[in-house]
Amino acid sequence: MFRRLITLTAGVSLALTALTACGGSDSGSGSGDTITLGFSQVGAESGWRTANTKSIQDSAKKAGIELKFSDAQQKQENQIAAIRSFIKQKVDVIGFSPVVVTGWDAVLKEAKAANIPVVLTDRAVDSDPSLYVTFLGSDFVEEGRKAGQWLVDRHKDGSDPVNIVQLEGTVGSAPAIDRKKGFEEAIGTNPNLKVIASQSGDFTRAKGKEVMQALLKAHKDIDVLFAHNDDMGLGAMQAIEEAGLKPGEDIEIVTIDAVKDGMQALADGKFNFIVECSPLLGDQLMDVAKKIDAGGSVDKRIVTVETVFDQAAAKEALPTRQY
Ligand code: GZL
Repeated sequence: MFRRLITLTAGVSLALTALTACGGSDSGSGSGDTITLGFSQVGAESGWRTANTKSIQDSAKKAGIELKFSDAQQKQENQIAAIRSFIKQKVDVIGFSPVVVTGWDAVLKEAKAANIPVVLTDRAVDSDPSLYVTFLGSDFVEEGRKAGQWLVDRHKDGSDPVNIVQLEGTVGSAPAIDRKKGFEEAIGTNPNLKVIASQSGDFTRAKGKEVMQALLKAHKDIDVLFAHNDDMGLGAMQAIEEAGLKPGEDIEIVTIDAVKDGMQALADGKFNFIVECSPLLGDQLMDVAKKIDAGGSVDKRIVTVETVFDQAAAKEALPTRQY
């Protein structure tokens, strides 16, 4: 209610905001109460996710924001149930990383009807953008493009066919759809670069290993693995070694994320290239929550800044890597 007062009465709002500021509350809920943020997390499927969860929890503490956190174990129905529970608890802001792109319209409309602003982090949805305030996260198409472009540059003078197998992320998730799109767009510029098989490893190490074992049995001529995240690449790396082949040499490995274990494999020469996808979204999420709660405006799309690593860069970056 107080929040609406600030946004609806332009003339008075300045005084009210000043009052809040004078009140010294570091939260933005106008009344000086602590902001409550309900957050539904995808799960704990990868090193990236673990680092993302830690970033959100640490940043909430630092920002003095009360965090109600729910782990959906990669099930959309659990995320929808969590969001409904946040609505019932009348949290100030709802944040979530949608496990898949579709199926969110109904619950987002319920949040809107309850006048609770929603922030998307990490992954996008195909719902009407008026149903959420902002989407904070990486450009996955660009990440896929960077991975593909590295291969194009590496093989630009070659004439031999380069056989690629692709381990895709969770079926129907924004990173899986968009990384595949960006990667295949980039390698399409060189007809020698061919994806001979592409299958989901659900972003997990175990599944990545299992799928790679099957691919190694079915294809004796694999030159490159492109995995949509480090964890599937690490699982596949084990399968490659167990098949008596050298990862990084017999089969080159390109992945996305740049979590510590992936960077170690890169520094050890078992991976060849990693495109960074930063999980450290916590501080930005808390800033957004405070701005929204204080009736401020927020950009509709906030793209996280990230880089790429080759083997030399990984060796240099590892000692100070935050995740
Ligand atoms: C990307 C994120 C992906 C990571 C995976 O922002 O959604 O999900 O790349 C994680 O490691 O499981």
